[in-house]
Amino acid sequence: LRKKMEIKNRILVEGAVCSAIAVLLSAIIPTVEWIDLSLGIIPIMIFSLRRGLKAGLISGCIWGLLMMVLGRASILNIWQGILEYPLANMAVGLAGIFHQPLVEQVEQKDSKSRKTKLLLCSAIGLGVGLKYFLHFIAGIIFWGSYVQWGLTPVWYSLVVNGGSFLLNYVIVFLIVNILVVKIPRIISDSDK
Ligand code: 218
Repeated sequence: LRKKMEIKNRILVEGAVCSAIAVLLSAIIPTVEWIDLSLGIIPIMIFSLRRGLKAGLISGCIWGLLMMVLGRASILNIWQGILEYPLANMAVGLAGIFHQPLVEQVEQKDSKSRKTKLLLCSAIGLGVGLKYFLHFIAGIIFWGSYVQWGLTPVWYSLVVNGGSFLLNYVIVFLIVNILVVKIPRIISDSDK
């Protein structure tokens, strides 16, 4: 029981640290025109893969809430705010469903294998994909008056959020892949 409590506390501390790093990373990146580079995804992704679905969802949600509370969010109204911060960032934690198979791969000292890369691709595709799908929906509903280039709101949202998805997908994959190969302990440490 004591051991169980210790692990729970450790997960809690790791989650708090990852959410804090996510806020910091998201705060230092200047907002570039319409493309959204969201480096805060990286610590939340690592934490989700390390600790699983529930931990990932909660830490992503906290990251989004912190962005709102700290005034680092673009908020048009309360529903758009909730959809694009706590909910969209919580979606990143869905990557945590790949926790179990990824831990098994890494513990077999197989962090460079094709299967590991495939698991990382899938986890990041799911988490980042759902986040930007929610931004795409929010774009249609809430950002219609910001449309540019003579596009309809749906096409504008698809271009903007589809572009952001691709950018974030590539960058998050490259960085998480390097971290997992160089520091496999980041996914699973021996004294668990
Ligand atoms: C078309 C359009 N423009 C802007 C937004 C707002 N948006 C997009 C992506 C990510 C985020 C959160 C910041 O990381 C926001 C607020 C949109 N959804 N659609």
